[in-house]
Amino acid sequence: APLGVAVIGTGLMGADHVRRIDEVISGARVAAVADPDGDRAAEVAARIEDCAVHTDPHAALAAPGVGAVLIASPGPAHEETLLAALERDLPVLCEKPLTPDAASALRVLAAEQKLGHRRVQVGFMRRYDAEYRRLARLLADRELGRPLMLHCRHRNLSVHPYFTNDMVINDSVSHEFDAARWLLGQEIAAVRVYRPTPASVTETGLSDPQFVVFETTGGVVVDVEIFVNGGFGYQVQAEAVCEHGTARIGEAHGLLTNTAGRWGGEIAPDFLTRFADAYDREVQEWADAARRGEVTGPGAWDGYAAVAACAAGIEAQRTGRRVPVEMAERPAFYGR
Ligand code: ISE
Repeated sequence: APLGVAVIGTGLMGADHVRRIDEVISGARVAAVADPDGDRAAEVAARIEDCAVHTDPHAALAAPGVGAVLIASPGPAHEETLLAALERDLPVLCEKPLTPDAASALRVLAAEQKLGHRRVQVGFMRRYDAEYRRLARLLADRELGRPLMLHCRHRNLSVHPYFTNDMVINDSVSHEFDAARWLLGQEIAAVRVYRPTPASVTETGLSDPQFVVFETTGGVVVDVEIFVNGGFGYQVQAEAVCEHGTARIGEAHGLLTNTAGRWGGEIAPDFLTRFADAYDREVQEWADAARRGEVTGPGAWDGYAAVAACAAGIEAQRTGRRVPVEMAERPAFYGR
């Protein structure tokens, strides 16, 4: 029988995952959805056969046929659902951030260790992107020698008016924290945040863009331009500067046109488009591994490591200082 997935949260990301599981993924089906907005949940579930609709995530986890959970609710709601899923020993794919702060992330690690086997994967989809994978291989094989610096750009067309400075770090830059850990095989050691005179300040006090600089435990310096209301499209780029050359991803043009004295390509409008293939691969591999009782993607420890870096990032953003990342000892349970 296919793996019955409960999708928690049916906003932009959750709704896209429901469509993906229904139309793209083999060996899995959507068995239940939950969203505080019951109408929205019902609408998303309408085309799916035998799909339970709830407003309470606990009810969705208990629905008939549920054998796994995909969490796509806002970050602050993750912990409760993660703990409930672990209590039921269900495999979980949890969108980032794992949780909004280190204390709650450590509670999730503790619950998983108490269970005695790994069940949690975190939605760092860039690890499934073809370009990122090519860069990861180049760096791992030392094709250009040792990496020295990483320049990253992360630009969104726009974000919701409730987007905050904390979310710039937790929801957006968390991807670069994870990508850097994964690409370099090193932890994040310290973070600084620069805030240029903003292009815009929203009602929440969000200043945009921001410039995040961090150092890794191996002495690599990483800079990230994060511009969430950039206004022109969705762009995620990374350039590694190595001993014997540089390597850059995220520049690809799908279609190149020449017309009226100009040439140009297309820019994806959002992450659902830019990372569509990565999400498909991520969810397929997660579901396949879940059916075998395994976790093969980034796990709870990776989620925690990003949360710890984000906590330093949020303090750096507030104080303007260089803030060292505080991290717990890595339990043997999570391997090297
Ligand atoms: C969003 O939550 C994501 O996860 C996207 O990947 C990221 O690019 C965006 O900045 C976030 O708001």
